[in-house]
Amino acid sequence: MPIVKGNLVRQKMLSAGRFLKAPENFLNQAEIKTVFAEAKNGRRDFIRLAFAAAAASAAIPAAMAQGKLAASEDGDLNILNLPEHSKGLGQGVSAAGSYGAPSQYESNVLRRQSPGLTQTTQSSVSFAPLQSLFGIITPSGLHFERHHQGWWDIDPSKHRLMVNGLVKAAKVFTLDEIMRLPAVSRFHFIECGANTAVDWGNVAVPTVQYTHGMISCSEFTGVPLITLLEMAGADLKAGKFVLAEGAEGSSMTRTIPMELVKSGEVFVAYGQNGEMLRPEQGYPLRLVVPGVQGVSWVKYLRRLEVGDMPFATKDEAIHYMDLQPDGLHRQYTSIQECKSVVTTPSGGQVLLDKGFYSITGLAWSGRGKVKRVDVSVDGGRNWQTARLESPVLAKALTRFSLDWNWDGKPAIIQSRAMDETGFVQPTYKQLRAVRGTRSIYHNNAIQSWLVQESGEVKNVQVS
Ligand SMILES: Nc1nc2c(c(=O)[nH]1)N[C@H]1C(S)=C(S)[C@@H](COP(=O)(O)O)O[C@H]1N2
Ligand SMILES: [Mo]
Repeated sequence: MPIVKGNLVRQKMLSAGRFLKAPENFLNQAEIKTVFAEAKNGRRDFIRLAFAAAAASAAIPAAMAQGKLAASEDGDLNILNLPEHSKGLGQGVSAAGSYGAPSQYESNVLRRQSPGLTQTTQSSVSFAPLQSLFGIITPSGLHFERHHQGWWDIDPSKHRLMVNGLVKAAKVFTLDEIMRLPAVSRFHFIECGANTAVDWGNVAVPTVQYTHGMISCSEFTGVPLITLLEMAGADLKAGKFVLAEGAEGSSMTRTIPMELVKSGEVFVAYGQNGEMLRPEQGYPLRLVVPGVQGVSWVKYLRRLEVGDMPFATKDEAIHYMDLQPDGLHRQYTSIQECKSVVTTPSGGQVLLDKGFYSITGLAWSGRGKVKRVDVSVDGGRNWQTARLESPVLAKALTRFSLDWNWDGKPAIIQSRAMDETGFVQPTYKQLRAVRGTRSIYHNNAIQSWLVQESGEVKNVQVS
């Protein structure tokens, strides 16, 4: 299948200036319309110029006639212009003490705040630009943020971690003491329980950054929590729960079941993607609770208390609970169930031409590995099984993709993930049948993107 350059929407659509820019304010429909129009005009000029240039060259139309080159490729005589960087001297090795940054042409790939959700207070959210990312790792500088009381850059030499409660003797660790212990490095996603929350209410948030951008995936490094508990002589029989507490103003406190701790999966991390944690992610210590909602991944971790009952703290009594149809609250929801989303094409992007596209997206499950992802381009009537790109890791993001030839007609694109326990991601109808309509958190419904004839992609809900 020929891949014509101009057809590739890629994640670029929301990044570099040549392509479509992400609307700064998604509530501003006028601005979104203007950007769409600019993108389309740009494309038209490109085709016109390409053909004018091609007509001036005899060799290229010949190659075209033989079908060796696709129209928009052979027309681009820019290949004959020797650019400055092929002639002059490049820049010197980075100055001593420098830390690398992305290309200036990628300056639109940023975390963003949703004006509808976040105020500029310390209790806020920033979303990761899922539409611009490849593979499964979130670059540390683009990791989503959720702060209940602002972030801090804590001096690691002053930071302490205490283990107390049902232990032989309360123990206080310095960071140096923790970093001397045997460490594990593991890839895991962290998803805020509030990810995709606005869509419960049928509110069509325009881009995947805002619908699903409260998820990120990193390689974390640290010491299994069970090691620290054993060092403090924790009573692992009477001790059924561990309270994790953060050091900043929110005093974030969450109960972690001892069963999870004993499995060896929970760890106290200081590393993220090969370097120390970023301050926004809890530097110098954060709890990693694979598969469990983000709020349990306590940042700036300062205390772990072993107890025999759930602690029912303020953070477990106000937020991240689900109001059920029968009027009861589901309080200790912790596992993030199987979920997926197509990131390209997705809301806010524009398909500039009909023809080939690689549909791609992310799938995950808090219960283990993703087993299969199906993709529909007709609103869920027919499904095709997507390719899972390696690696496929438990409780980590999994990248999937599917070849697609767009015929230029309206299409509704969806993905449906299944995990190794056999759990299948529900439709909105199935989810509402069980959970009712009053939930805010833990929305793992199938996402639908409508590709309009104009090529514009919109967030829609299919009932
Ligand atoms: N100390 C502390 N830990 C915290 C929070 C916080 O505000 N303070 N927010 C929690 C919530 S609700 C989420 S979703 C994740 C967000 O992690 P991130 O900011 O690294 O993406 O951290 C959790 N741990
Ligand atoms: Mo969260």
